[in-house]
Amino acid sequence: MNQHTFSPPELRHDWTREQVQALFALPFNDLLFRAQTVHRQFHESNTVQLSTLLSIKTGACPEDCGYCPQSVRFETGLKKEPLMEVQAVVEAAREAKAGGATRFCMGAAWRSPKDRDLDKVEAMVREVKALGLETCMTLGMLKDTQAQRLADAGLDYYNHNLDTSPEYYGKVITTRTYQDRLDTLEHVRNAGMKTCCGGIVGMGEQPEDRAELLRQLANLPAHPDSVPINNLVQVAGTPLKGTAALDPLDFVRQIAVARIMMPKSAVRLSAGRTEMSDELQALCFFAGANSIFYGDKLLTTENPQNAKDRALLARLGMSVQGAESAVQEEAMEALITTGGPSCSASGCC
Ligand code: SAM
Ligand code: DTB
Ligand code: SF4
Repeated sequence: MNQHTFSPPELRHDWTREQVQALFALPFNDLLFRAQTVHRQFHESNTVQLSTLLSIKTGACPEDCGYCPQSVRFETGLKKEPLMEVQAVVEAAREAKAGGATRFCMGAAWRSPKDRDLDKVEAMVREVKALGLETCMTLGMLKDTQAQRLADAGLDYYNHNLDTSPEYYGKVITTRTYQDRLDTLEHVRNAGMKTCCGGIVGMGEQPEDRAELLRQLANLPAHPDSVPINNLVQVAGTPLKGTAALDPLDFVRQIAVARIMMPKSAVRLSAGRTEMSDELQALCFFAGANSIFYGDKLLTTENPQNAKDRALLARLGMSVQGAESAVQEEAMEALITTGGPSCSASGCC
């Protein structure tokens, strides 16, 4: 068989462990070639979607997620903040839009929202949408009725991660089960919202756990619309501080296998970019990442500055999905000044 021809990938939900591990075992070049081939069948090849995050309620979370600076159980020095006022959130969303983001993601350090919190949260969704931005929220576990309220308010995406494999999960989190997460995802799907669901790597898990995370995601009843792949941001005071760093090429493999297994989903190169070189991020885009968090902060930790990201995209000849022309023009200007090549921009072929 010609190893460079692949039949169009179907949307499969029946992956076996052996099949996923076989993808991870491919030689790096073969894996990336295959991921990029799949990518081009379903996505524009040089386009990235930008989401900006805002922490709308910070810290003092009762959960014990071992990676998280916002848990009340760990001394991380984070200042807790109550649920923000709607107008302050709208102001931040306006700034995000002006900076070039097309989606605004609001996160709260809750185990799950209280029904009374949802009135304010619904107003945030309506007002941010009115600015012409897509909306995403991550508020913890949702009951079916809460998911329906958010969907009725117009929320586009709900982010709720599986985080890792079922086998490794108990080493990281004890205050909610894997099944609790699957239940919330079911409520989100049933309410008609798009799902944003992925996980974290670099938490000391085994290669089999990283494969199993992707198998769990791809074997969900519907592939998540968006799949964030986070590299652990190590925060002093959290139990996972000091974990041995993942080989960066294994991070790229995680993106590539996610792209192959969930061909239509947006794969988001998420937390951990501050510690990554331009070259590593470029490999992640080649492996099929087509979405990033954009803005100088994630929820509570650092993210690359906007100007740095624009320069990176310009260096790679990548454009921003759905961005207004002023932002595109600025990116193009940066491209010209840095001289970064792109076939479509230079017309070389
Ligand atoms: N409290 C809600 C929840 O846990 O569902 C929403 C916010 S929580 C911060 C959202 C996700 O951020 C987590 O599921 C985890 O995947 C990711 N995350 C949190 N801390 C992180 C860290 N230090 N490094 C990488 N990803 C992290
Ligand atoms: C996701 O998967 N990653 C984002 C978003 N969903 C909410 C959050 C990353 C948080 C990193 C740690 C922090 O900034 O607090
Ligand atoms: Fe709380 Fe979410 Fe952090 Fe877990 S990840 S401690 S639930 S804010």
